Amino acid sequence: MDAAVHTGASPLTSVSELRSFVRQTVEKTPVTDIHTHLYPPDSPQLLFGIDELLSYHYLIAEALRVSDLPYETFWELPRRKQADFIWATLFVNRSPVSEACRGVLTTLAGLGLDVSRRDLEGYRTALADLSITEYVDRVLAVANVRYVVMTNDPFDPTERAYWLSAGRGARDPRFLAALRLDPLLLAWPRVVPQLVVAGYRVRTGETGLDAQTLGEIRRFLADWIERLEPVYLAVSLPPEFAYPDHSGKEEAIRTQLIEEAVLPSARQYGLPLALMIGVKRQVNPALRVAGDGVGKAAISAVEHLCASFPENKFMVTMLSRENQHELAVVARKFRNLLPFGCWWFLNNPSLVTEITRMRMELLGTSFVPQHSDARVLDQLIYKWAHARAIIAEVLSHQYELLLATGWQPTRSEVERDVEALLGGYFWEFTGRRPGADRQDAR
Ligand code: RAT
Ligand code: ZN
Repeated sequence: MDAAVHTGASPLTSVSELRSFVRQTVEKTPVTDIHTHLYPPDSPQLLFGIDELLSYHYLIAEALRVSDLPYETFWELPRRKQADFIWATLFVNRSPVSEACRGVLTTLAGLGLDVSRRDLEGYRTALADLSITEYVDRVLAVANVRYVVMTNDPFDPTERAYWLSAGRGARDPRFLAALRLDPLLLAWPRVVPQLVVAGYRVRTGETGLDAQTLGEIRRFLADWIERLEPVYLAVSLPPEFAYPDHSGKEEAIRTQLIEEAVLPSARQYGLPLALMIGVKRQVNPALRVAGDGVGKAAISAVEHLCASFPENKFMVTMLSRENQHELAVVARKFRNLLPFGCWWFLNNPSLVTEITRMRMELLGTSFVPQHSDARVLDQLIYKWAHARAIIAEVLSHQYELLLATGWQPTRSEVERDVEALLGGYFWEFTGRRPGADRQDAR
């Protein structure tokens, strides 16, 4: 039968037909990228271009470990020189076989540049004529990304100034906010003076936080939720994160902040709380932004939160490979838990394949296989090209197993499943769609 006469209801009956249809569907379905470090196109913080691609902190760590260059000397270099150093170290003196290096090449190729030329200067000038709007349009089109969810920290001075600026233009509807709460939950003594300066009457008492302080934090959260209209609240946490935790003053305050400020605000606005657990900040401080590591966390924190707050929704990603199976098991137990992404050091094809297959075996299509974590706009191209290849492969494999039983998936069922994996299930979980009224029912 000719491909043109197939309808959505027509079943896929052979492995080859199935595989090619899955691959095509995954390629053409636009994605919602639920966690990035991108900024709106009119923000001075949005990074793009080859020098930013090369000086990505994943590549900084890889280059400095095979070099004698003192860390401080590297950090003093201007961006372009840092990029020159990384290009020479990782692409000229060695083969760029790591995932982050390959990513640069996939990105350049996606932008229509010839990587066989190894022409760094040419890559610098090739897209120089594009305006930022054209650049964003080009990258989102090549990556086939419909929405990017940003990471918006109201305690970051540049970001704060951007969101408070009266001259800010209309929002780009493709760039959605996530309200990031790391300073609030991880550095409370440091944020107290900032909150006070911003007009919130908070204080730290000897026996924890008083009712007025908690009310003021909820007012702060409400103000920023209304300003940013985030699709979720988020925090990244160390491997030691426990809930509840009254082992020390700092831990007790964090527990109180979660229970009496963050979760009530999340409920009030119908927003999930994303927990990104397992980052050991600054295991090598000399590496600065590239100096963070990983540790295995206790899954019991996730179990306790999901069980204690059934009216809250939790999105969870964990950084350690060792946590992945137990996270998927907990997700089977709690409908208010959405596992997402293969985060940071897990974003390597071998691990993404393993984790995505395991999640699909345990959860069907009720999870978010990947987010990009892109810090540089252009990275959307490689992160999604590489992720799509794996998602298509894992899904095809699962369908193939169904085919062996005699079950025949239809074309529209494949489209439905791919849509769920590339963003649909995330929107269903959050109970909202961009452009739709807030709080539409789940
Ligand atoms: O992946 C990254 O770029 C990390 O540096 C972190 O930003 C991490 O993803 C995070 O969100 O904390
Ligand atoms: Zn991140």
